[in-house]
Amino acid sequence: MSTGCRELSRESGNSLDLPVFLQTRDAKLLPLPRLYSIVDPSLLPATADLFAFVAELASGGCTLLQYRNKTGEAPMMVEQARTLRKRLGKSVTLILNDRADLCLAAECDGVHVGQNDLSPESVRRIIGADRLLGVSTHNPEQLQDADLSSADYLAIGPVFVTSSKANPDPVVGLEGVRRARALTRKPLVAIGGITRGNAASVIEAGADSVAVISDLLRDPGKSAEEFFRILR
Ligand code: TZP
Ligand code: MG
Repeated sequence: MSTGCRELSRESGNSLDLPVFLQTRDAKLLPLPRLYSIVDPSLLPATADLFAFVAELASGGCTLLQYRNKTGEAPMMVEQARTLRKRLGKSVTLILNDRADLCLAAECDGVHVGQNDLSPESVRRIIGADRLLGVSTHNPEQLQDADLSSADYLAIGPVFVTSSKANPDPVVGLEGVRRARALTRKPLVAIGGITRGNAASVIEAGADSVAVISDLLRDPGKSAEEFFRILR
């Protein structure tokens, strides 16, 4: 599934000065924004709060959102993801964590999988060529493997200590981001403990984008705007 745009992101070398683009087969260009927001419904148990949170993120400029639900039942997850899809419209790229089947059911734009989920190639068989596929990695070996897969972007982390993930892998630090950058030309998302205070250092270390849960929770619209300002 090679596309002209993936070649563009390779050729750009993911320079700090150049935008990185993902492209789906229908030739729709999707810029990988500096901020990759993640919504975790366990932190926003009231459905109204969840939708208000996401609406604020969108008004703060977020164009890439992951729905990450580690505890919900599948029907409820599909219901929430479908509602997000409808409310956000096509201006926000909606990625579902872990589950390729639910991504299709909810008509999301892509799936993000980790090391204990279906393999990237199995997910690709399910979601097809057009949807986006992200893969989490936690060390150079995993990153190199994922780099050989059909993943559209790779994630590395946790960069810093995080309390948002159960049993996190060891912290990779900024050095882990630098090492990851040297090992892939795919768009690279850094995750784990990233805040407005340390995000610039993560981008300087070579990440194209930062994925954030906690530091968006309070006043999400303003927080998102600040991330974009800092990472401009
Ligand atoms: N994967 C590695 S760290 C992490 C995930 C899902 C959690 C990131 O959350 P936070 O609150 O931004 O540290
Ligand atoms: Mg997973």
